Amino acid sequence: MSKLSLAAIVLGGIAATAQAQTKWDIASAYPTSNFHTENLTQFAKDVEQAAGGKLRVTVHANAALFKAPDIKRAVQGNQAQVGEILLVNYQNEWQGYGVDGLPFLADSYPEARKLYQAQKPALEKKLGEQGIMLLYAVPWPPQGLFVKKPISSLADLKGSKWRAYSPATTRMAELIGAQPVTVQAADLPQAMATGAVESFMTSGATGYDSKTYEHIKYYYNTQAWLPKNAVIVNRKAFESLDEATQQAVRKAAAAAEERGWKTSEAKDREYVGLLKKNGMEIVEPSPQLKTDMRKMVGEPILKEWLQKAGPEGQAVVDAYKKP
Ligand code: PCA
Repeated sequence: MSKLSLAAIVLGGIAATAQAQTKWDIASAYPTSNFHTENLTQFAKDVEQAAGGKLRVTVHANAALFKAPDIKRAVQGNQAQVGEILLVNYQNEWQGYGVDGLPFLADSYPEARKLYQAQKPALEKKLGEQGIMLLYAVPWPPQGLFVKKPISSLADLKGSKWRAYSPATTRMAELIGAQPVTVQAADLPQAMATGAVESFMTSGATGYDSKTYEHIKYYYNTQAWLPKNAVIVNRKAFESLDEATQQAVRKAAAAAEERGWKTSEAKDREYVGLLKKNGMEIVEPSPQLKTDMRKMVGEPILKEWLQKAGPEGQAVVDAYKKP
């Protein structure tokens, strides 16, 4: 290639960049070192690279741009073009957002994948009605129980201050006679430090991110459900990209979804290992505790959800249970 044509290509590239660079902000509510955020950051890099300078994407982690429960509305209003949302945060708006937060409905990675496939058509339809598109979704690792003292049954948690992050975790507190307090992950360290919360269920990931080991000694490996984060985009913002850039975004999203599911599963053990290394006791739940949890919280919460979610919810559960 001649020097002249190389220069023309380089200059052409610069001109294109100067002409039409779109800027996207991505709102996320979790720490930079969290695996979801790392995955999101890789997604942003992949998009930028594939878009060849036409799209600049900035990830704002740690709820710096919007608090977790406000991210969806921010994307709807295009204040953030892309957002990472915890789907169960929006269950009160539409029951379908809460299906992956139902205890013991889908409590392993293969089941969580199956549930995702079953819920996806309804989820995409609902988001579509709200001017949003789903880019990808990735589960948190299975939810375990963090408690200060060893327990033999759920009755031991009566009266304890229970951190909730979803309608199902609030309902769980009520069913076991604990006092629910809604606290988003970003505020969890402080809630523990001030004694506002004493026990909760979440993943080893959030347990580690929140330095739970500084306040709580026991982690019961209950593997109770795998709630998902969904990365969503404002539809108009997406549609204003040229065809090739839209394709680049879709491709990067598909890769992020694959990578995210793998990382979530691989990191589950790693996060629990880190809790242990930092002094926590990792306990396998007794058969009694497991039965308690299914009977006392799993079954009633599913039943109540099906009543509220109606035929649409039933269809998702039926599609999930189909062999
Ligand atoms: N971490 C988030 C949601 C589920 C999880 O593992 C949280 O605790 O808020």
